[in-house]
Amino acid sequence: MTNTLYDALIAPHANNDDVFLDLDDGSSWTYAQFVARVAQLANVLSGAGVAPGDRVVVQGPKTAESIALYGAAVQAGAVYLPLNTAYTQSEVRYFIEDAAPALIICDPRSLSEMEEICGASTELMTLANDATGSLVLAANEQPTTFETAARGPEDLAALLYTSGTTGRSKGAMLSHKNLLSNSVSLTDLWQISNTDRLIHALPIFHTHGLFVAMNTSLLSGARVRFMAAFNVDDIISEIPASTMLMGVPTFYTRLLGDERFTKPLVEKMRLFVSGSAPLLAETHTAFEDRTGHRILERYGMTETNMITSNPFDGDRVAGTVGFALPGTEVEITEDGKPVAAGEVGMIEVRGDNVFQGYWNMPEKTAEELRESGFFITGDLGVKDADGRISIVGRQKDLIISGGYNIYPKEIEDVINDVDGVLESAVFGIPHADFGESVLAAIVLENPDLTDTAIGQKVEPQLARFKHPRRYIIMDELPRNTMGKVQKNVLREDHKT
Ligand code: MLC
Ligand code: AMP
Repeated sequence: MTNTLYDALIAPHANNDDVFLDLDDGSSWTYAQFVARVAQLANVLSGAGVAPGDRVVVQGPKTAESIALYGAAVQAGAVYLPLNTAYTQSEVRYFIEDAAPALIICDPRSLSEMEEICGASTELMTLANDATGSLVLAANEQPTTFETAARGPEDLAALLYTSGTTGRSKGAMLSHKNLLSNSVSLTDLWQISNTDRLIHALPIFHTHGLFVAMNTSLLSGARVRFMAAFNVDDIISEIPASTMLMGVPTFYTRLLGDERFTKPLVEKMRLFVSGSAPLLAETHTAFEDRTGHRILERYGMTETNMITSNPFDGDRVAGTVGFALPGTEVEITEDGKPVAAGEVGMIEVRGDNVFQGYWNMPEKTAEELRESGFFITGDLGVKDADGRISIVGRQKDLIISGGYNIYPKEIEDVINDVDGVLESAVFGIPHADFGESVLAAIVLENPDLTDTAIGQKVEPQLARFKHPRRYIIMDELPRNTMGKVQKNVLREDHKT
């Protein structure tokens, strides 16, 4: 049986006794142990009724078991659907109703909430951060081999939800080929090998921590210092024994804020990668001044995996995201037509890395994915004559806070539903740690409503990182002559 991702990422390690994961408690998993655990978990999935093509939802802790669970979903031919652990019950309800999974794995602490969402109709199992839970108990009883489900390059491997400008989250369908082609490009370009040790401090429910970091490690046989959470102290203590770090810009500004982060400390490191949010040129420069390393910035999206990267050998230019990855075409367009080098336009991308469309949303897919295969990113960019790309803005109304995407429309919908609110506009302002943070401007119908009362209604419905840091009550929202809310005016007026 062939299974595109399993055969490339997991099967080759069946007899590999090298260390794969170094964990927070000092223990390690070898690659061979990992492959055996993947099979045990695949047996559990299959025993729970998961068939090829079925979705498996995972909202749980970041542990070695969770990565093995991802591998198990691949081996069983399932579609892996990870959810941010910060999502509230009402957010999770939407994903589950939309994706109709065959199995849900959650933290034991959220079991009763999950039961409330899906009733008795969906199979539920638990995974705790101390590697206990019903999933683990069931896996311990299973054989360490599993008949790998046949999956081809076009079959779905994962469904990752990404919010949208319409407020409703969309499930990006990612095929085996989408994921594998991108990890092959990145592994090659960044020269990742089994002599590397990657510090992994990102969450594993998004493209960056799951696919960019883990798939490239699996492909190359690299060792991974797998941290349950980002923490400056732990990173500093692991750096001398490591060679790579992948992070969002907040990682780098926080490291620079610590005086123990010095040139001698990073002597053995060979690569610092940044992405998911814009890296300020000043951070790039300060990092080089402090460490002698130039951070390698790359650009990607849930729907497309990675699109561009600064070169490994060659000039890494601050404020640019580098060149299209091999096998990926990037065009800068206006009204769908390519513009000349140096002109600003929409970034569009085509290649094996580009997703298969949005789950259950053919109209949305048709709006954003052209028949020609080009995906319209919503990011505005410019390409110079050599093909180097810079992102200069976003056409989509999006706030990126600490690498998490926050769509204002989703928050506005929740605020507008509060009794006594007439309308609202959610916008981002610069934030030293997270890059951007969220504010809400609100016009009231009921003048007695307070910002505190609004917060109490809104916040239980939204993940903490989406909560507006301030609710600004206004008589009216600034609008242009067309009646469109001028968020640039709000941003300017409230930026401090
Ligand atoms: C945490 N908090 C945030 C936040 N992260 N608030 C806004 N934005 C964020 N990103 C809040 C918490 O709710 C809490 O609030 C307080 O900040 C401290 O929480 P914490 O858990 O201690 O935060 P910390 O662990 O320090 O998290 C910061 C972080 C994390 C930067 C390490 O946000 C992170 O891991 N970000 C990475 C996101 C990511 O992987 N993005 C990739 C998407 S894929 P309070 O008030 O309750 O204390 C993608 C494609 C691509 O974009 O190109 O890669
Ligand atoms: P997501 O939908 O969570 O996958 O986020 C993708 C978005 O993150 C992109 O459309 C960009 O707007 C943004 N992004 C990712 N990498 C970068 C980067 N290096 N610089 C600027 N923005 C980035």
